[in-house]
Amino acid sequence: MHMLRLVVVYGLGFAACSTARNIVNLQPDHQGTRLLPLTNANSSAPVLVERGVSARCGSEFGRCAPGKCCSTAGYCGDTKSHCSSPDCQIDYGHCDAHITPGGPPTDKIPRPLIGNVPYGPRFIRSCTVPGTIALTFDDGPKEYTQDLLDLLDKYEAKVTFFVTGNNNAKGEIDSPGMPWASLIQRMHRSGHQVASHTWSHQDLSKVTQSQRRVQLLWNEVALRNILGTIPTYMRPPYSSCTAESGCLNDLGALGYHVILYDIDTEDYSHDSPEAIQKSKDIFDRNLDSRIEFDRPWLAIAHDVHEQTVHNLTEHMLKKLLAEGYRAVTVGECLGDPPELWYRKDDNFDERNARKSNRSKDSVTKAISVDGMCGTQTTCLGSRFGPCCSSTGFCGNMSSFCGAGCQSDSGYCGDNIGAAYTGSGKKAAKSDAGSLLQLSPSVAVVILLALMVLME
Ligand SMILES: *[C@@H]1O[C@H](CO)[C@@H](O)[C@H](O)[C@H]1NC(C)=O
Ligand SMILES: *[C@@H]1O[C@H](CO)[C@@H](O)[C@H](O)[C@H]1NC(C)=O
Ligand SMILES: *[C@@H]1O[C@H](CO)[C@@H](O)[C@H](O)[C@H]1NC(C)=O
Ligand SMILES: CC(=O)N[C@H]1CO[C@H](CO)[C@@H](O)[C@@H]1O
Repeated sequence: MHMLRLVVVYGLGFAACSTARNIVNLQPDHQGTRLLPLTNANSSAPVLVERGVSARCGSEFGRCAPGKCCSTAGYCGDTKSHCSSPDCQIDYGHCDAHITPGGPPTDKIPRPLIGNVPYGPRFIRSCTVPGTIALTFDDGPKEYTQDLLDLLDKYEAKVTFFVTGNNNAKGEIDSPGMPWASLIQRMHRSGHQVASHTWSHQDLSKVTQSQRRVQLLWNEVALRNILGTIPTYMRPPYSSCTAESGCLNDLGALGYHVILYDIDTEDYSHDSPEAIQKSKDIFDRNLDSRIEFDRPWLAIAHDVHEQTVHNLTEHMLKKLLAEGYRAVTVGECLGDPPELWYRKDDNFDERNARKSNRSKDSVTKAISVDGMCGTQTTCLGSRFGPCCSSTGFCGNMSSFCGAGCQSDSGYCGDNIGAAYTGSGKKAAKSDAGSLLQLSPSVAVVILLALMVLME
């Protein structure tokens, strides 16, 4: 019970990152990943029109037609906002989460529990090696990750990336032609630690055992395609992994160290130039509060946020260096030798790997930061849209993605505009749907109330 409460408390701070709403449902009996208060739909969102056009889905309505995705708000559709994980409801339709990585399964890889660092069902929230700080970055890689790697190189700092396989509509991390695989290779080459944050960021306490295993195993397949090895470290999405759900035992059986944190920068809720100071203050306050000068720390942040990469991280690096700390990986801050951070699959034939353009000599194109694309830069992962037009500009409309589109500098194909913008009526509907979602602060209040009840 103690363990459950601890995990729930951690989930509290963390949940706002992607979606505060889904942690509201803590009933142990339900199977679905998202149960929203759909009964309030009519009253609280009058803009939800055209009910006949787009079918409802979810616990009350059931599954969408084959190939259609069930959005968080409970509508079937096939736009990015319907299908993007983790928000897409995996039990009620298709989702990005269901797209498998290429390559043979990893479940037969032997998983001896060696070394001195505990594996699940125990979990870890603090480092042990004095004078170290492990900065960790969840949910990437994404468009800012490259800048983060540059910054870390500048400071010669080592960190840990808890990478997600296919979340926020970024596509699978091992997709050929996407920049994610080469970013992950660069992390590894630069001495950072690559760990798992699951395939599609589902809440592991709320899915079935087989769904939970898939969340770990598929990310392994993709990471093996990229690095040739699979990680032994992971962090549960939303830091949610209760003993009661079987999650902690399952992660132990898969040979994972379950990593939480003891500084939550809350960067996910302060991603603006005006607000990010709050995260800096949290980090500083924790360091300043220490009693022993070399007390180690394990901090969580997210490389998917602009301010985290372009503002907060440099502040943390300067602060920790000024305080005499070293920025190291989670494995190092726990005194675990690097060879135990990964497992090798001795039976794996490289020729079966999905070819994710992972050779060392393949040049990584920079992600466009100014909207231009060409020989040096790609639009994939840029904020201007994924397609590189014949004239060398990134965009998401058919004039960029259609005739003349440069496929070696971005995505080319039909319908990407619709997929990206959610085009027209469907977009309006899913935006309206988001009105139904609880704000992070409401969710926190509800959770606090729940926790008081649990006392
Ligand atoms: C919502 O509207 C539908 C049809 O318009 C109706 O059948 C349903 O009972 C309504 N639900 C609520 C909670 O008002
Ligand atoms: C970085 O954060 C500070 C607040 O800590 C803010 O004043 C500044 O504008 C931010 N810089 C950028 C480039 O966003
Ligand atoms: C797609 O293009 C439209 C119009 O230029 C823009 O408003 C929208 O933000 C773009 N979306 C993305 C994801 O680039
Ligand atoms: C499978 C794949 O995407 N291969 C590509 C790897 O990169 C080279 C050069 O950039 C392309 O020509 C291949 O098509």
